[in-house]
Amino acid sequence: MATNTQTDPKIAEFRELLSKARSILVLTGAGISAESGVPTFRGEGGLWRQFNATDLATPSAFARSTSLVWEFYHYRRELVRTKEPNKGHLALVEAEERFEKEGKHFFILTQNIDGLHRRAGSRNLLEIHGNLFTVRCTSCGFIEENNDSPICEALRNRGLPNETGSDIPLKDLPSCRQCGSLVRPHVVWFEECLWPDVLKKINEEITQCDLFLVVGTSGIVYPAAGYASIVAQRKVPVVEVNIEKTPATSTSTFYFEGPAGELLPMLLAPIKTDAPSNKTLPLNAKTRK
Ligand code: BJW
Ligand code: ZN
Repeated sequence: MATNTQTDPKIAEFRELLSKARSILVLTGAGISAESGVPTFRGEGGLWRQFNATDLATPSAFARSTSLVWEFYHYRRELVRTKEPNKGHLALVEAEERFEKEGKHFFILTQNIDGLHRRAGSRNLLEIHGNLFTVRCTSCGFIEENNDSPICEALRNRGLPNETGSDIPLKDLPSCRQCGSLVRPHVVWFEECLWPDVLKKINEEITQCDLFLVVGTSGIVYPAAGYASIVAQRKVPVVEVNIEKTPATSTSTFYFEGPAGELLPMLLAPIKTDAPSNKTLPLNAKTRK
């Protein structure tokens, strides 16, 4: 049920928890970039042509329809270039800087490959599914950042959502600077394991945090979908920010319903001693404990 955030004690309770936390972990998903104009996977605009992520973000799709999958990633690279980090990303940067000065540990695990946290200035950050602007050779494994636009001539003006078919020959698709073989986006597709060093760092963070903030993720895709319950089993408070309820909502200590770009700046704002901390929350935001 909707709560009046001007009087809701849960906001003050959350901010009390936040002020005491020593190790704050944040998990973000596509929802945090929605207000920057990057479509989420399972929301409006989540389809590219008639496909969704489960159709294209797989090794078998890349093997079968290499040209099509490259068009999909090329389209997203070019789209993201035109977008900027929003108030949600920036609130996390500001919080990181402040908490670090206070000697606290603050870390972001993002499932997003759009690079907007990095561009916003977050430093304690792990892009657990990789990055749109990094490529990996399918032959020699060479990995490098690649910001070329377009990434290769054959993809110029390709990837438009209203077109069909894709027939770029393999030899004209992006290739490795070291050995000339085909490269792929250095991202984690369905049925692929997250990289071992990434899993190690995730494990460290989820076992040491004493406050876990889950922002803008549907909580459907594993392994990230499992982190809230792992942390909750340690009796560590889990706080969710989302415009709608998710499977994680039932195990979360607090659920704040609303857009991340509006809620995060208020939830993470420095605590002022001369004014109630929840004073500026939007009237339509809802909370659940
Ligand atoms: C707002 C908002 C606003 C909107 N403010 N909020 C255990 C059980 C069941 C299945 C599995 C399992 N373990 C593994 C699997 C299989 C699979 C999986 O999870 N499948 C599910 C579909 C069930 N997982 C994997 O395959 C993973 N690999 C793995 O586990 O390896 C072991 C293995 C090996 C071999 C065989 C099987 C297993 C890898 C998963 C990699 C996911 N990759 C993708 C694509 C990355 C590259 C790319 O982007 O192209 O990652 S899929 C896609 O989903 C992407 C995202 O990071 C990920 C999560 O999506 P996210 O961020 O949650 O977005 P949405 O759109 O779903 O949600 C947006 C949310 O924002 C919504 O809740 C909105 O309400 C909210 N929102 N606006 C706040 N303004
Ligand atoms: Zn190579």
